[in-house]
Amino acid sequence: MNKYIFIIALLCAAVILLSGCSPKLGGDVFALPNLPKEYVSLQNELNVIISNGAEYAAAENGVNRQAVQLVDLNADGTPEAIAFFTSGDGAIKAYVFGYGEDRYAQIGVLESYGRRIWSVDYPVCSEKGDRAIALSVTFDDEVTYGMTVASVRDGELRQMLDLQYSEVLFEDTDSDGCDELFFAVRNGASGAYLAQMYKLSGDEYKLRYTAAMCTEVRTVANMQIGMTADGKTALYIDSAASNGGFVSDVLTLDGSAPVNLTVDAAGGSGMATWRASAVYCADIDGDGITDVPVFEGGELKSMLSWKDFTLDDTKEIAKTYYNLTDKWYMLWPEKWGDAVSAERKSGADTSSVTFFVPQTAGDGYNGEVRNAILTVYVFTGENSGENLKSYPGIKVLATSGSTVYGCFLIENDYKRYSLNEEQLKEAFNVIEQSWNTEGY
Ligand SMILES: [Ca+2]
Ligand SMILES: [Ca+2]
Ligand SMILES: [Ca+2]
Repeated sequence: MNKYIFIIALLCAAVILLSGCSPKLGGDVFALPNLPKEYVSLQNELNVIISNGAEYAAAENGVNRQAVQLVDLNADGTPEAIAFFTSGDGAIKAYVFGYGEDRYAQIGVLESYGRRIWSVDYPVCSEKGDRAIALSVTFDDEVTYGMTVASVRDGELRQMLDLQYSEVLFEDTDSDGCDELFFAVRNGASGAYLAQMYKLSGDEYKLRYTAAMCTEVRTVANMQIGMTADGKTALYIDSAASNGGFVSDVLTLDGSAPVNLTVDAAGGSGMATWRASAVYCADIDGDGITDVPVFEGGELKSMLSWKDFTLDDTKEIAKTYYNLTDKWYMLWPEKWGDAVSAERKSGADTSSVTFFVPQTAGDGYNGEVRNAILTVYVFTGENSGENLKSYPGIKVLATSGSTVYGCFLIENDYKRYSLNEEQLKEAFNVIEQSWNTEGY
């Protein structure tokens, strides 16, 4: 593949030089040196498209962002070349070239219409490893996308699917070697959201599942495949809620029809999963089962209960103090129960959260000061290391980039609530930045 990576680099260089941002110089200056014969033929094809008024275009999102990409679409061991163009009138085209007889020749053109290219993906669409082109474009509203899917069959480019969606995920959930296509789709008239799964049937994608999502969904934020506590494969969808905060839908995929485990059967509400902030479903305790973060009321707005939903049961498996602002969370020690509270303070590049036992907790409360158990400090910015040093005796919990997380464990009479350093380190976690790139 090294050869192809080299060629992609050369083609990218050509695209940059041809993009119009470069100084206008004589054409000969940009002649690519020593390009293998077959790529000269490709460059000639691309030049014809450019000379007809089209411009190179690249995706804004996802992992495939080059304007010219080499992917083996028909699994014959030789990459096809896919080149993306816009023509100013909203037409977005992907030209597909196949290689044979020492040259690249056009197989077909995938056409779409939108503002810009949002993403390009290549889901696996046959057991022998054929890949389809999934071209996503943005529209004016910037919340709905258009996707056109096409594949090379019998030497021709054939469209397989064309639809509008809000969020997409490609994943082989039944281990047959082919990707299923999962979409969250908004009904423009009612505003209601549906989750849909398309599955390959022969050479076509067929709509296999459709399920209503909860009534609170305003925009979809994240989709992932996970496993339920009773071993079922499920689609976990996190969404911003129309009434503020976030909700989840958990849809099992194993049966003949999907079952939404989190909605209220009568009204379709997903408020059983509601939380205030953008915290997504995750395997919080590392047991392989995907857990749903839920706010359960109470004083502490940062307190989340992580629940495993099954058809018959909902079970809390962990509580966390979830500090999204400072990007850390802590598994809530069972022995703290409802007795421990928390208070956050923040400065320019230092913030802290102190956990304390309230006055009603007894256990030797001294009547004057609130009795702190521990304080977690977060130092951000380029001086984080220096700022840490102005807290003598602080213990470092973790570092992430330039951010340093430290703590003080406070000696007091509340022994039954106190944690040692090892226990705190085990409970403490940095929230890593997760970029939403359509499931990749
Ligand atoms: Ca090929
Ligand atoms: Ca599959
Ligand atoms: Ca879990």
